[in-house]
Amino acid sequence: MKTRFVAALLAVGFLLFAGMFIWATIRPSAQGEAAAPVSVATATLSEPLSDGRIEAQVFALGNKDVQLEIRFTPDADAIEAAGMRPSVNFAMVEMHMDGFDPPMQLIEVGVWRVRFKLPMAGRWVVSIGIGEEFAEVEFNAD
Ligand SMILES: [Cu+2]
Repeated sequence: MKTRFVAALLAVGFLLFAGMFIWATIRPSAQGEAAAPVSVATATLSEPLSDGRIEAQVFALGNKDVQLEIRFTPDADAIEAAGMRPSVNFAMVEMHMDGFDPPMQLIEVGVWRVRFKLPMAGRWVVSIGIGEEFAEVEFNAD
């Protein structure tokens, strides 16, 4: 009786052990989703403004998540432009919805990042302003 119980316990233990290995190989990879550095931008922007060049990359990460990387390189003679901070506004292209000004994170001098969950999927336009000037780029978010 006792040996049979032990044998049953061992069998259950073995099944759990084997099951863990099988689960490890077939489970949906949670790591893949969290892999942050996305290499291919959904949309890019590069425009000369009067005080320097504004560049941006939009990454539509799925599930309405968006990451925006902004770089502003002031012209060498535009000393006052070096301290400038861009403004960012997201709006839908074909809808009369209010725009969104999500918070921006300074990554290094002249480089900012925005991570934002859009309220809905669709065609969006992001406007990036420096002083009185703006540059825009459209992208699809799903
Ligand atoms: Cu909308």
